[in-house]
Amino acid sequence: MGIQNMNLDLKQKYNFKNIVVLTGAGISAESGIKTFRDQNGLWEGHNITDVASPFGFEKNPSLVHEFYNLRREQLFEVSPNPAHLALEKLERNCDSFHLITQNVDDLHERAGSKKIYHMHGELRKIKNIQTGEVKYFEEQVPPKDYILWRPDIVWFGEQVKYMDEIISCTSSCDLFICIGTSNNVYPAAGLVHNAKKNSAVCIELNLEETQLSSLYDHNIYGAASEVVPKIVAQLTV
Ligand code: BV8
Repeated sequence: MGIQNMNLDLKQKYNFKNIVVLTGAGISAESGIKTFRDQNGLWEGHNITDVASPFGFEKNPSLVHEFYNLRREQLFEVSPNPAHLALEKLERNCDSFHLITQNVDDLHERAGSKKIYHMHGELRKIKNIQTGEVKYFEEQVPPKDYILWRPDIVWFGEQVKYMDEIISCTSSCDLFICIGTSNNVYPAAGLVHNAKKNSAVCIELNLEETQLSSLYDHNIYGAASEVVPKIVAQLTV
């Protein structure tokens, strides 16, 4: 369903009480942050295991720190786009709202969203490998700290964060909206099953069809900064 058929008359038909939104790299693309799997995605030139796995970090901590230092630095050059801002408005206008993001940027926070679960970690945090201490960190990790500190990021093969809270909110929501993800990565991609078990209305907003599109009640294709504000406008009339 293209953007022209956006009239889902959501508010008229349903009065949603518990909304859960899952976002992926696609919501930050128009803010200038590269996605992962689009043709010139972040992974370009980097083998996933080299930069986003514990083995890669053990093998070459400098490569991994340089990869994340570059992305942390880019946060100073980008800003939230209308899709991030629309989700903040949705959170303000509904009874119960949870935002689950696979993204490690801070654009949802900077747009004013509050109830955020960064299930894959956050660029602006680093973790002490010995003590497990996590702290906010805005700059580049210097080479002298490459061994003692790591990005507080969930790499492949590592347990995602906030899973108990995420299972709880996705299993009790009445509206589940998935925005800007290729639905390649688990357990994030599988969360729609929890929502469906609770007979939630499931909407996929993306630039293109994904391998899980058939699981959704509504598939709306278009750029997030255009489509998300329109859906939120329908939900907050
Ligand atoms: C775990 C680090 C277990 C942070 C990331 C086989 C089958 C199923 C699963 C597995 C399997 N083999 C292994 C697994 C598990 C594995 C996995 O899912 N692998 C995949 C690749 C098959 N998962 C894990 O390892 C997870 N952990 O399972 O642990 C465990 C349990 C207990 C104890 C110990 C261990 C950990 C997963 C987290 C990995 N970390 N990144 C970082 O560096 O950012 S994942 C990485 O991919 C990013 O976080 C990213 O968010 C995520 C998903 O990508 P997307 O966000 O979807 O981005 P992508 O580019 O793919 O797509 C963008 C979409 O946006 C596109 O569809 C595009 O069309 C659209 N778009 C673009 N522009 C726009 C747009 N849409 C709208 N508007 C636009 N303008």
